[in-house]
Amino acid sequence: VFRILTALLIAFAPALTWATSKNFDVKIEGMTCDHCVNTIKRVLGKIPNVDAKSVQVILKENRALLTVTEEKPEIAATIKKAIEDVGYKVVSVQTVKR
Ligand SMILES: [Cu+2]
Repeated sequence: VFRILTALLIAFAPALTWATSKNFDVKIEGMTCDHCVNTIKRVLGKIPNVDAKSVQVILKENRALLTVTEEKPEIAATIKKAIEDVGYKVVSVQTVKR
């Protein structure tokens, strides 16, 4: 029975990861150049459960896109705080469909 359960877990692990990971779209005010982009990219990549490789900061759209591997209720607040701590304003943090 345990062998079957283990096999099932292995089979469904990618699906579970997929189900718990979420994409976020963050609207940011105050970015003016590539330096701002890099700063925000760096702080977002350091947040636990944020996939650093997924972080994209788009200067001309005033937004950042990122994937959270395991969603916790406070993640949106953590994202907002990380950006505001380095001097930018967060207008909204929304989850988006992949
Ligand atoms: Cu700048």
